[in-house]
Amino acid sequence: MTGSAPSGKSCVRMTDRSKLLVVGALTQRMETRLTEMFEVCTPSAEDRDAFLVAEGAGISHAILVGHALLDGAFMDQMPNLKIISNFGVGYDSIDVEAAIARGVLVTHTPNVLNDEVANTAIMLMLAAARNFVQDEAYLRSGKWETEGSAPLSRSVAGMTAGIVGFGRIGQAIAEKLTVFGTNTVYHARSDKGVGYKYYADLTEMAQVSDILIVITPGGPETRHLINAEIMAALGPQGILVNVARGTCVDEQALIRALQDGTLGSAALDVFEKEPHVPDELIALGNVTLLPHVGSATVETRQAMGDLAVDNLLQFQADGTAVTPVPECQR
Ligand code: 8YV
Repeated sequence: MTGSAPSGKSCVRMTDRSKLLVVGALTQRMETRLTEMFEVCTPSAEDRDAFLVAEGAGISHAILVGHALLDGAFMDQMPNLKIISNFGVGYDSIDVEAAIARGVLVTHTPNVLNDEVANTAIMLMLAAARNFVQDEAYLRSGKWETEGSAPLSRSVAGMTAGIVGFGRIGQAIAEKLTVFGTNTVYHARSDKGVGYKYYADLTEMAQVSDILIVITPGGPETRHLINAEIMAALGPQGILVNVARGTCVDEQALIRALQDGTLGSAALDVFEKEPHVPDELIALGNVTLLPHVGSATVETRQAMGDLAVDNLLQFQADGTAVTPVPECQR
C-alpha cells in the first residue's frame, strides 16, 4: 500500500488489485472488507468527474451508496466497468438498460431490509391515524395543561388498507397488518394469487381504502402513480403512507390535496427531491415527515452493507453475484 484515500488522494493504492469506485459513503465495516480485495477509490462528488477523466479506464467495479444518478454517460467514463453493486433494494437511480447494453452486471440488497421497512410503514400508518406527532407537540407546547385533553384520533381496526406494490416488502407489510384488524387489499401489476383481495385498478382500490401504503419500485414506470385522481379517490379522511420513492407521488398535487382537504393526511419517508422537503409540506399540520429512514437501523444497514460487499467479492472470485437485479437474471 502506498497511500490512503482521505488526504486528497482518491484511491487507496494496492498494486495489481482491481479498482473499485465508491459513489457515496462506505461504513467502516464495508471499507475494511473491500480494502482487503480492491484498490478502493473514493473521490468526492465534486472531484468525481475529474477523477474519472484521469482514472476511469482503470475502474472495473463500482458501489453506489445513496441515490446519485448512474446513467449511461456516467458508465461510458469507465469502459472496463463490469459490475455496479447497489446498497439498497431500490435501484431506480441506476440505468439498468444502459448497464446491460455495456455488459455491466447490477446487484442490489433485497430481503435483508423487508422487516425494517415494513415496520416503518406500520409506524407511519399508526402515527398518522393516532395523531402521535401532533399529540406530542400538543404536550410540549403546554396545551394539555391549559386547554385539556388532545383531540381524539382514529382507530385503524376495521379500516381498509390498500397496499400499492406487492413485492417482498408489500407482503411483509400485509403480514404485519394482520394484528391490527385492518382489511388488507393490494394493487400490483398482476394478481399474486395470495390471500388478499387484488385490485387491477388503482383508482378503484383507492376508493374503497381508508389507508394507501405505497411500496412500489421507483423509476419512470411509477412516476406520479399517486396523482390528484388517486388522492381524491382516497378522500378527505384518507391516509397516504409512502415508503417507496418520492417520485411515486405527485408532490405538488399532494400539497394541494392536503391544503384543501381533498386528502385527509399523509405520512412520508421519501420525497421527490431528497433531501429537500418543500416548505408547504413542512408547514402542514396533517403530515408526518421522516428523512428517508425506512431501513436506517444499525442492524439492517449492516446486513445491507454486508450483502452489497458480498456481491462484489463473489463477482471478483467467480464472476457471479449473490443478488443480481431481476433484469440481470434473464
Ligand atoms: C436504502 C432504500 O437504505 O433500499 C432502498 O431502496 O430506499 C433505502 O432503504 C437507501 O436507498 C440507501 O441509500
